Amino acid sequence: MNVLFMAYGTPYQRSETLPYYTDIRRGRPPTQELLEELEERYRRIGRSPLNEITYAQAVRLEAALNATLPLFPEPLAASPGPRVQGPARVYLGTKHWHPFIAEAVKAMAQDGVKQAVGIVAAPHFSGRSIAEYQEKVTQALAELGDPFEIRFVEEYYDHPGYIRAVATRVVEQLWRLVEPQKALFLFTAHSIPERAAQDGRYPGQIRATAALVAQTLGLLHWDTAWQSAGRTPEPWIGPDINQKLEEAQAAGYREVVVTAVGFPSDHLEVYYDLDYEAQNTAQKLGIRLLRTRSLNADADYIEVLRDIVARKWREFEP
Ligand code: FEC
Repeated sequence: MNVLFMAYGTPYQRSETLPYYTDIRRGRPPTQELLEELEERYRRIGRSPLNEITYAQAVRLEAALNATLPLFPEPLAASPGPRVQGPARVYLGTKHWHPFIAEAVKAMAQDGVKQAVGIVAAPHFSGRSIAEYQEKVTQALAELGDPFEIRFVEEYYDHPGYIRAVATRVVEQLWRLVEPQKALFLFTAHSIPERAAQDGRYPGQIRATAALVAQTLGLLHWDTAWQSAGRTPEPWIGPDINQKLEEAQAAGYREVVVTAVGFPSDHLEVYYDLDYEAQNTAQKLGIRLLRTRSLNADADYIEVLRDIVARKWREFEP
């Protein structure tokens, strides 16, 4: 079993911010002002842990797949090496930095992979997320003469294990509320340009995840909001989390729990946009803002990934 596990990627060091940002902008370098603004956001949070978390997710997914697959083809070594060599192999490729998706695809081809499952650490489908990951894989494969077949997992926003994992973390914040019945629960995801959201698939999936979590926990007051809209002139989908907090205050809410359902991992958009920016907004408004813990490389999220990948792999079976 071969898996191409993909995530967004982040620079490892400050000097890489410019080429990283240029890659996000499809090869157009940002203005000095935009670059400085992004550098300031990284400075404010210290650094993004996204690469480390993504690596841990890939390693644990491989271990989880190997632990449930029957029969190791080779005798196990007394001490596992850097990777436990089982029948499942997870390759890691990131969208905007090293190891790029194309680098992972090349490594897979060199290893003689003939079939693989592709999955992204993002549960909701959009033309500006999963579709772009798929395009990068397809292009990398075409450049190598299509050495292997890949089947993509497009979405898992309603997977029962994923809903349970998110709900578990919301409960932890529920316990901290002074008046849980009067609190507002906001579920956020990365905004995308309105043009890319016209078919309703992405906003619909975010809403569905939020509704399933709210239903699981019997939440009385909940809604969705958007975060991290890009610095481009075109309109992005809203309302933004900061605007939503103002509306919440006007409606009389004094405690708000925010859950970033669009992102499984901690990174810049969680630490800056929620923990710094939204937290500042909340404080100015006199709102107590709590954020739920991310899924990261925790066992329950890895089990969701394992289940989805294993099901997809079965599609290759005659
Ligand atoms: O921790 C880090 O350093 C990286 C955090 C990070 C994640 C992430 C996820 C998503 N994005 C999505 C859409 C867009 C679109 C544009 C865009 C731009 C940026 C910029 C940074 C950035 N994104 Fe991101 N995104 C993260 C970081 N993103 C930095 C550039 C500066 C800025 O605008 O803030 C606009 C591109 C353009 O200019 O054309 C669109 C979506 C996701 C969630 C799915 C996924 O993870 O792939 C959708 C993490």
